[in-house]
Amino acid sequence: MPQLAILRYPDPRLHTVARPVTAVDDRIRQLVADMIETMYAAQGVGLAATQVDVHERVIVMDTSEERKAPLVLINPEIVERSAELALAEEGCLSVPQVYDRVERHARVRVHALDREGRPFELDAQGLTAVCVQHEMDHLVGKVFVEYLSAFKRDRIRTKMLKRTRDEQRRA
Ligand code: GNR
Ligand code: NI
Repeated sequence: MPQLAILRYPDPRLHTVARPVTAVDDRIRQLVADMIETMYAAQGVGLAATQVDVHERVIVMDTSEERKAPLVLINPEIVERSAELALAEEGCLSVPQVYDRVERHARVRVHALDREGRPFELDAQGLTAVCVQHEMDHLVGKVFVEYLSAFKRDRIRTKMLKRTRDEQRRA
């Protein structure tokens, strides 16, 4: 199973809006398997298809300690959100080494399909709630740095462009 390349901010493809999956078939199951492998290899707690340049509504996550309980969410929709908000530090595999605090709903209930195409609901709180909201943002083309001030975002953009340029020079 191949690992997939992760797009890096400010790649404009990260702002693509994903379309719903119309059939959970072997092609989608292969994508899910490759995304899980890529997420574990990158030591992430989640990965959205958008980040691997596939613009369909597919998310994989694993917020467990042991990291062998992958969660697959296809066509996820938030069906309930808490009025209570929570501020938590976030990072993103598409914005490596950048961490900052983002306010999100403390709890969400998400309806989705699993990799067999069966519907289920996820009641998320804590890191799982943060992660599923972060991943669902990716599916509508939103990266967490867009919640930060324009000043911080510009600084991050410049830093990321410089780092990519330095890496290319070294390669
Ligand atoms: O690995 C990740 N860690 C993380 C930490 C706090 C809040 C959100 C995340 S998601 C991130 C992986 C990623 O970029 N998913 O899109
Ligand atoms: Ni991310």
